[in-house]
Amino acid sequence: MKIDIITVFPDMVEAALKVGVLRRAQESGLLLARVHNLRDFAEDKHRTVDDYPYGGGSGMVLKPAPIFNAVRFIMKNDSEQQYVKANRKTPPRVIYLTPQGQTFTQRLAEQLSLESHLILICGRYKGVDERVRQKLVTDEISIGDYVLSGGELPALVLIDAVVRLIPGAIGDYESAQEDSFSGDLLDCPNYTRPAEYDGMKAPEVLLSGHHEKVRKWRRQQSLKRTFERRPELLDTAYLSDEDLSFIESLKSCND
Ligand code: 9WO
Repeated sequence: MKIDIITVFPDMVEAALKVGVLRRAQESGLLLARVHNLRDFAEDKHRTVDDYPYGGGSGMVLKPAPIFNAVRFIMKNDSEQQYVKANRKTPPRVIYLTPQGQTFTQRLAEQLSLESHLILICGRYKGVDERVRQKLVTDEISIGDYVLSGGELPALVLIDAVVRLIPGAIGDYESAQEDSFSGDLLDCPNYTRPAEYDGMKAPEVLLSGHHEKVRKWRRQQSLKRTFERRPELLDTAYLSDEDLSFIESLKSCND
């Protein structure tokens, strides 16, 4: 997968791409990430990327030309520019991170992980000139209902969630499979050595080596947590008859 990020703070984005899963995905060739400094695409000697809003008011707006120039640069020399017909490839998704976008979910992360090319536009100040959204942007995405100072952190959140879903990106493939399988439920509690820490014991069943009992305990803990903290998730989760009767038992004990 190719991911291009357009930002006025390339250092901020590059720092996060240098560590952990994102670093390894690049080293193994699963991810080609490129960070573009919006200023490099400005058209004046001062490399101006922002300007006053028409109509007045506080804050600045990102000018259209540098962003159009950056996206044009990214798309040229790129086989995808001839995606029409002959080429089977789909055109890149051009994503603008904004609180006004559709909410980012695990489902959307899964869909985006199937794409071959994402272009992420990080806004600053009051955001981008509306013509960027009209002509360039294919998807507006929000990572949650709050306002930040720019789109860089949301872009990194999106990249992290998407890249770890690319097959092979997580060393231990089972973990990705596991959370996509039980992805409708909250995780169960985890323990590691020592078996007793400061008087607090790890649950006996986890030490028993009894795999079926461990599986059942974990499943029930997930169901219990989900029931207590996010009951609405149970409405859409895949639940076995065993799960359903366990949930019924939770409902009857109100303590
Ligand atoms: C800045 C500003 C300054 C003066 C008056 C009004 C103003 N509104 C904003 C503003 O909302 N700026 C945004 C900053 C423009 C787009 C990039 N920025 C951003 C993205 N903040 N928060 C996000 C974001 C993106 C995705 N999910 C959650 C938050």
